[in-house]
Amino acid sequence: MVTTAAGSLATADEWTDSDDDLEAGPLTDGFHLVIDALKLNDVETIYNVPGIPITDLGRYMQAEGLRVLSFRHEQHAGYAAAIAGFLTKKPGICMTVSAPGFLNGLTALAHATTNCFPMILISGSSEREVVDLQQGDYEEMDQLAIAKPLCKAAYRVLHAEDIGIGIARAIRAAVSGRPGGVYLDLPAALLGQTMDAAAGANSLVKVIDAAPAQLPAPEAVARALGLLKNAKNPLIILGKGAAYAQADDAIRDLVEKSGIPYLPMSMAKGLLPDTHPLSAGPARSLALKGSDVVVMIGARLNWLLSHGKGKTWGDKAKKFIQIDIEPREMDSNVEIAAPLVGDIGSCVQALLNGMGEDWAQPPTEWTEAIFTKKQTNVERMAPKLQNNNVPMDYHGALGVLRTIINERPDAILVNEGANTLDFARSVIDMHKPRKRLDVGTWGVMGVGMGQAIGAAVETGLPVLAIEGDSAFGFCGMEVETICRYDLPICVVVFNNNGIYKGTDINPTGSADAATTVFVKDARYDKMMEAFGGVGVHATTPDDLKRAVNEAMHSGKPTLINAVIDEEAGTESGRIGNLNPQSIIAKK
Ligand code: ADP
Ligand code: TZD
Ligand code: MG
Repeated sequence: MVTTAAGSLATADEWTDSDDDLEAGPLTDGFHLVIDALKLNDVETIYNVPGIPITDLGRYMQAEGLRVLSFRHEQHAGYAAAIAGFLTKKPGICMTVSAPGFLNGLTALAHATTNCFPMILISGSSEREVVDLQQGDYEEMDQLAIAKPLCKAAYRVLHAEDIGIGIARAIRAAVSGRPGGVYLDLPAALLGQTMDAAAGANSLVKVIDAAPAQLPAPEAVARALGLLKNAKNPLIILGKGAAYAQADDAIRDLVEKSGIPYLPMSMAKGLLPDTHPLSAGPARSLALKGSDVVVMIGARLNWLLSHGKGKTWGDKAKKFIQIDIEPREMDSNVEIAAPLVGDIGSCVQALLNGMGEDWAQPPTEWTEAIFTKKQTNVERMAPKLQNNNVPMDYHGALGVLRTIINERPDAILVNEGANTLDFARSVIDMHKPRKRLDVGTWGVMGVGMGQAIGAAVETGLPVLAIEGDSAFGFCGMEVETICRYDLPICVVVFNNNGIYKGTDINPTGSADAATTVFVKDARYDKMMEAFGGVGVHATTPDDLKRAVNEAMHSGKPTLINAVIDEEAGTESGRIGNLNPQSIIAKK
C-alpha cells in the first residue's frame, strides 16, 4: 500500500510548490517509498538511532506500523539487527545517521558479514554534490566507498523511483548464497523527493524466493558418501551455518541414522541437545585427534578449529567432507576431499537419501572410546560445579546458571567475556537450536546487550546474558534501552574486577592502575536500578540462584552483579596461545 503524501504526516506541497503537480494526482515521497518497500518485503522491526537526516523516517516508520527501537549507540542497534538476521533468516535492519552514526553501525555490519548473518545497514547521507567536491557538508563522508570493502554488497539510491529496486537488491544480497551484511546509502535529498503515487507503487519490488535452494550435484553426493562409508572414525562438526539454516530435523536424522558422533561449534550448541548420546562435546580433543573422516556442516576451518591442522588435530591422516553454500570456502585451509556445495537443508537431505536403509554404523570401538572419555570429563567437572566458594569462582557461579538453563530450555543464552565465555560455553548445556548467542567468529566484546535485545524482540522469549565485566562495559548503556522497552532480559555480570583477572599491578608502582584492571568492587547492579530495573548484588551461589530464578520468572529487566574471585581466571581465557609471546615461542 502506498501512503499518498496528501494523506500522510508531511504534505507533498512542502516540497512542490507548483499547483500543477497536485492536480496531476496524489504524490508520494522518498520516506514513504522506503517504508512501503520494507513492508512489502515483510520487514517488521528497525533497530535505530535517530538524527539528521533520518529522524523523520523513523517517525513515519513508527506511524506506519513498523516497530522502531531506538538504541543509545548504533553499534548495539547493529548487533541487534545482526542477531535478528541469524535468528530469523531475514535481514535484520539497522538505521543510522550519516558519518559518525554510520561508522558506529559499520562495526556491526562487518561483524554480520564475518559471521555470515544477513543484515542491512541503512544510513542517511549528506548531499552528493557537496560530498564529492569535499566542500564540508554536515557529517560529510563518502559512506558508500567506505562501506564497500567491509560488507558483502553496498548500494546507493539516488532517485525515488529506484527505491523499490534498491531495497530488493539489498534484501537479496543479504540472504542469498552465503548470507552477509549489506550497506544501503540513502541521501537526504532522496527522502524528500516526490513522485506520482501510482507510479511509486508500481516501482516497488517484492523479492520472490530470496534465498533459493541450492542443490548439490549428484556426483558430489556420491563422492561424499563413498568416503563416509569407508570411515572407521568418522566425526560430524556442526557450525553456526547449520544452526542458521533451520534444517534441524534433517541434521538430527543424519546424525542419528549415521550413528556418527558430532561436535557442535559454540553457536551450534543445542542444534541437537548437548545431552544427546552422540554428542562428543566433552570429548572434543579425542574426537578431533582420533577422527579419520570429518564432515563439516556450516562450519569453517578457521582459527576456531586450528585451521584443520596441527596439534589439535593430531597425527592421524584425515579426509574432509564439507557442506557449505560458498564454493570458495573449499580448500581454504586444507584439502577438502569431498566438497558438497549447496544449502545445508538440500545437502543433508541428499546424503540421507543416498544412505539407504542399511547404512552401517561406525565401529563401536570409536563411539565407545568417545563415550568413555565424555563420561570421565563430565564426572570430573561435576563436583566443581557444586562448590559454594565465596567469593564465587567461575564453576560455582556457572553450576547454578547451568541448572537454570536445564530447567528453562527455551530461554536464550547470550554470552561474552574471556573466562566468562570459555567456562560458560563448556559448562552450560543447550537443549534447543539457536538458543546460544555469543561473540562469534571475531571473538568480539560488546555484542551482549545488542544480542540480548535483538533476541528478546525477535522471539519474545526470556534472555539470560552472562557477561564478563569488561565485555559488559562495551555495551552497558543499553540497559536503559532494555528498561525503556521493558524486555525480559536478565544480565549477570561476572565481576572479577577486570579483564581475565582483577589482580594485575602496575609494574612501575605509579598510582595508575594496571592496564587490565577496573575499579574494585564496582556495583554494576546500580546501573540497572538507575533506569527502573531490578539490581541485585550476589556474592554466593545461593544469592545468584535466587536472583536469576526471580528474574526469569518475572521477566523484569534485571542486572545481577555476581562477585567472582579476582584470582580465578586465566590470561586470555582459553586462547592465551594466540598472544604474541606464545606465537613466537612456538615458531
Ligand atoms: P562456526 O563459527 O560455528 O564454525 P562459521 O561461521 O565459521 O561457523 O561457518 C558458517 C558457514 O556456514 C559459512 O561458511 C557459511 O557460508 C555457511 N552457511 C551459512 N548458511 C548456510 C546455508 N544455508 N547452507 C550452507 N552453508 C551455509
Ligand atoms: N575489544 C573488542 C571489541 N573485542 C575484544 N575481543 C577485545 C577488545 C579484547 N578482549 C578479549 O578478547 S576478551 C576481553 C577483551 C577486552 C575482556 C575479557 O574480560 P571480561 O571476562 O571481564 O569480559 P573475564 O571473565 O574477566 O575473563
Ligand atoms: Mg572480568
